[in-house]
Amino acid sequence: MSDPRLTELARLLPGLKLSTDPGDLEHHGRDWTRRWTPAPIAIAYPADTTEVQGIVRWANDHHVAIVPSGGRTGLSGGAVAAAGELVVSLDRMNKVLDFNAVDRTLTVQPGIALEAVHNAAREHGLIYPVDFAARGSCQIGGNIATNAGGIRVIRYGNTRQWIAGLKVVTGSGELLDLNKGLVKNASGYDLRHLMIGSEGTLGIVVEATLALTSPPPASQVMLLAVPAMDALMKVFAEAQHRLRLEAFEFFTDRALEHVTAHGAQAPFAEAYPFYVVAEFDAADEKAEAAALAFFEQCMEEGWVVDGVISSSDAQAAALWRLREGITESLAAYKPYKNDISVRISRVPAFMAEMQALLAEGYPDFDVVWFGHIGDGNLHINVLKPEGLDYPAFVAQCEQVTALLVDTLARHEGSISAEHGIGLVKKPWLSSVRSPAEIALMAGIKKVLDPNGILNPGKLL
Ligand code: 2HG
Ligand code: ZN
Repeated sequence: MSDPRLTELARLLPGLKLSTDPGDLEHHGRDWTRRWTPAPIAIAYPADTTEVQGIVRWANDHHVAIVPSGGRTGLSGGAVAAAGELVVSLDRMNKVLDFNAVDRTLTVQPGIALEAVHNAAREHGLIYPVDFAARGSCQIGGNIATNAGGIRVIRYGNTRQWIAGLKVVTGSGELLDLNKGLVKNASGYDLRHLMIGSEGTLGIVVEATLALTSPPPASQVMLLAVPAMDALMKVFAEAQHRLRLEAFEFFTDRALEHVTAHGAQAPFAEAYPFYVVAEFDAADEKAEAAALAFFEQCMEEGWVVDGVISSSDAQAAALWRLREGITESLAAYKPYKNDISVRISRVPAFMAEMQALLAEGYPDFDVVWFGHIGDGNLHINVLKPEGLDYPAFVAQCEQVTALLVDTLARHEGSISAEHGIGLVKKPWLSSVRSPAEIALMAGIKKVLDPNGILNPGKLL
């Protein structure tokens, strides 16, 4: 610890685990965005709230920026430390603190993995329903900081909906105990919801009380091959009408090619333009018959040209792998990622316009579309063509983003649906938020983090 600021931190908090090991700096200095080179001064691993508060007070005194760090599975650069920050890893604060059967709540520390939350809820016969592919690595604190969405938003909403209480250390080191697990609390501004989705710029989550719910009935998964986006919208409308949906996701032929090249089993002998993965309640024979009737109708109408319905959990999991394996199958290409939303009904027109612009201006780009179509949330991953160097590729992708921003403006959509703004989308924040809104956000940040030590440069 040659840096005198770190010597002082170690003196103030003698029990605090600190590391300047180059491997730790590299590991904790970045998230799943690969664009920035990690350069933190050190990694702190607080064991409790008192240590988090101590770190924040020290950071204020010594003008050191802090990057709160969960599982770092984010895709917008929200947990990147590339400018001499102290990374505050919540890895050691990873315990379940309490379960309350009457309230149906689970109180946890922020560093617990989402999957461990799922398992803990299931041990009590309940579920924590927010779910997505990074469940094994991401942490609940990061989920809260980004208001994570995922594959079951259509049924259960975002993380926001499941946070009954939140303890947060603000940028001035104050501990706030927000909402305390109450179902009803009409006592003024709900600061809990201000914290959720604030991307580590207003406070560090040190404890969360999660609402749980009853598990849904048994479900089935359907994979449908769809010839066109208009048809896909009809399938969605009909599915909403006839099935009780748990998830309604889509991907394109290009996505399927990547995911099968990466080891997943191809579902059909032929390739089709679009695929839907739908999960729905199938508790009994009546529900299963309804699903079959829905499928037959889609085939008769020509909205669907091929399909398969799972008949076992293993088959359901294999169908889900086709959708959930896409991000990993693209990772080696260091894709340029976009995560947009429009109203669901606008998806086909938005996609057609964007695809025409891409075909015209960037015919060499491999563009992979997939996502949570039932929420109007599309992931657009652009892969670097061979022969183009990475900086030139990123520069061209930024031009694509400018086209995207224009197209989204026409369709009243958002440049970030669920991945947040972070560093990646910061240049485009003003395309979705008015100057008045951004000024208010900056004012709120000033109140909660007067010296600007919490995740500076991200979001605002
Ligand atoms: C998903 O829905 C994630 O699979 C990741 O949000 C999306 O890799 C992406 O672009
Ligand atoms: Zn997603």
